Amino acid sequence: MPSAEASPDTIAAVATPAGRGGIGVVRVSGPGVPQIAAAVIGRLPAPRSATLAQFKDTHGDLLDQGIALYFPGPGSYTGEAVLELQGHGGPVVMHSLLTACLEAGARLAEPGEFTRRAFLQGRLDLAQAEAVADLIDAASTQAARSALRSLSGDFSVAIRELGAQMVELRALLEAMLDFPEEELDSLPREDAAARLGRLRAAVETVVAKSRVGSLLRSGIHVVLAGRPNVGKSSLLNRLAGEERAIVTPVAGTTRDALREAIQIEGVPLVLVDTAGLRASQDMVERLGVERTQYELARADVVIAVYEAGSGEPALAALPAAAARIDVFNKSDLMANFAAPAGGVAVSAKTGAGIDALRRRILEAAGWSYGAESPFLARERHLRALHSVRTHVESAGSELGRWELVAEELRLAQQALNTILGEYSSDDLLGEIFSRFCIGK
Ligand SMILES: Nc1nc2c(ncn2[C@@H]2O[C@H](COP(=O)(O)OP(=O)(O)OP(=O)(O)O)[C@@H](O)[C@H]2O)c(=O)[nH]1
Ligand SMILES: [Mg+2]
Repeated sequence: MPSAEASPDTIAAVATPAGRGGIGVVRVSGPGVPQIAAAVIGRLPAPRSATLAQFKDTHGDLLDQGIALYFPGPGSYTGEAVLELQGHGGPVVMHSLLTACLEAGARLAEPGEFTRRAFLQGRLDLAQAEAVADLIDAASTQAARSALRSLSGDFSVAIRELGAQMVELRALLEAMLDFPEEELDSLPREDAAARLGRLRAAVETVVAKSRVGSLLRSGIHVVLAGRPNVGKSSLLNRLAGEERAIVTPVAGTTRDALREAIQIEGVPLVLVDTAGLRASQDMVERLGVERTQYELARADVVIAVYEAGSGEPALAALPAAAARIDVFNKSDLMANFAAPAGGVAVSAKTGAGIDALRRRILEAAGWSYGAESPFLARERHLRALHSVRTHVESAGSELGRWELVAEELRLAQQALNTILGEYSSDDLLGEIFSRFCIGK
């Protein structure tokens, strides 16, 4: 468990964004709060009640008038005494209010230091602390919703449940190891094997939900590819709802990869329009085609675009790792056109079939409608979970050699513990919290 740091100093920062606003907040946390409150507003306000106060500097000069809020520890955000001064949100007012707090004994907070203290005081586990930053940074409604769920502990609960299963299984194995093989009846062995099977399934579920959730953070890369003039740029414009890419009847219009961030049902996607694939003598176009290959190699989803009814062969050399959707564009030019099995008929011109395409994109990205909600996992969580999975799989292949199974499970548990920040190093904490904004 994280241990509380010995008598920390008192920190202060402007908690609202820089610039002008109706209200700006200076936040102070630490044992010096009563003294700072006395210096700046003349008294410590009653706990948890909005108190109108005059904010003064150390010479007694009036800086602003606003609301003071006092949250005693350990029930506050950081677990320490917290003072919030809500003044008028101008840069000069905020700066002078912050300076007054610093002169009264606080020091300037580092990025993420309030949340780091909340973690060190055991108010949040590490995954929840990360969710605070993810919620602030969320670029889509789905990402915000998932971050909020992590903040309320859904992800942590799933991780703890895996941990509990591991502990039980390890205890069973330890008991088995104390008996020589021939004295042991087959029941505990079968029980251990069955439990290991359940553990593997549970790990898979968490990995799958986290993988989908990690797409929410990074955005899903969807690459439009196809021969020149099939309508890739027109499709990008249609999906983006804006005329972003140049469209002309000339084959070879698009020379460079063009990215456009869009959302489908609140899921963030990066759409990439590319140069049409063909062998060209033109140097610029050739470079464009190279870039298309580069984008294709990094795609989560490839939309292979064809012209409806042209009967052209399937695009070759598409990456195997990416999900693929075959799209037949310009369906408006062919009466009663039906796409071949598995394909989607669309018209970038009329918008026909575009909603179906949107649904297919989400499906292909692994986003299932109405299914259980994903966890907004970070790269760090995914790495740890993959390590957990590797050790659990190895344990599964050592059935019968119980001391090896026990050792693999010990390693799996170690990897799992890093997610919630149990036994994590100062380096890791520094790395995580330094990416927060100041005042959080
Ligand atoms: N009738 C019809 N015309 C379309 C449709 N989509 C695109 N076009 C036309 O097809 C031509 C080529 O469209 P683009 O979007 O530039 O095609 P592209 O695949 O990006 O072409 P390159 O950038 O050259 O590879 C333009 O004249 C478009 O107006 C469609 O759904 N129906
Ligand atoms: Mg184009």
